[in-house]
Amino acid sequence: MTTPRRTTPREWMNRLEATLEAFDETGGHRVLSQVFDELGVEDALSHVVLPYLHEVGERWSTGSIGVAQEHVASNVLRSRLSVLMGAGERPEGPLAVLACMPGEHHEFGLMATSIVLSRLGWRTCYLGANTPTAELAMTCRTLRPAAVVVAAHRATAFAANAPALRRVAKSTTVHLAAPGATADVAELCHASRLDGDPVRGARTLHEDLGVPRSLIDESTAV
Ligand code: B12
Repeated sequence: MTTPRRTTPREWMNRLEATLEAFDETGGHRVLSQVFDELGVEDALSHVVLPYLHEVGERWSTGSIGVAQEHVASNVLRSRLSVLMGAGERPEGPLAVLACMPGEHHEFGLMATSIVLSRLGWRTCYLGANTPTAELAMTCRTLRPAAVVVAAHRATAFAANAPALRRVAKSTTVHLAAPGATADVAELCHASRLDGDPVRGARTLHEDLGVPRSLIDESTAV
């Protein structure tokens, strides 16, 4: 008897393309259920869902798909990621506040980090897209989180808010993430950078808190 061959990330992405970009939302949801079941949440995010999003953007920018298809794909993925948020949180877990900088609407990476942190036992306060820094600061004063993660596609979005981020960084660690998180702007904001993809970013935060690697692997096992 032969073991059935596992579907490759490329094949999963092709299936997402064939469904979501043909306006087949039901089919897209089915593929997403299968990929999360088969690979587990972290690997599905790292190897299929986030790279797929990247490709959607490339197809949109070259004109091979339109805005409508990009929006359908984004909206289905957003609804799936929303369902995964908060699962696994432990009441005694450390707290992270997560926000996109003002004007920033790209939030999938931040959502993915939030999902993985909660699966590692963290509590999360997810402020999401386009968060005014005054609101971020107020939230941090109220909740006193162990870590703050802020995301932006452009370094200028961090730089424009550097004074506010520096104030937040006086009472908690601030981590800049996403393509705008350059070394220079992190220094300007008295923040550190979360390198790598959103799954790795969540694991880095968790490890920085001193949790042994073995526990991380156990808690993320599906
Ligand atoms: C989905 C999407 C949207 C959605 C966002 C929906 C949502 N709720 O998030 C909507 C429709 C709102 C949108 C709007 C726009 N978008 Co858009 N969008 C995308 C798309 C397809 C996916 C982005 C994404 O989530 N990727 C997944 C993330 C995880 O991958 P990544 O961005 O490559 O990030 C890597 C790292 O930086 C890191 N990372 C990213 N975020 C985080 C967060 C944390 C915490 C950590 C640890 C790591 C991390 O992980 C990734 C590596 O695995 C990209 C395509 C692309 N090529 O990326 C375009 C893209 C980002 N968009 C683009 C543009 C131009 C726009 C608009 C200006 C379009 C317009 N004319 O209105 C607006 C701007 C909105 C705004 N003000 O923010 C351009 C950006 C070009 C540039 N260099 O600035 C892209 C690259 C498309 C393209 N090829 O031109 N977009």
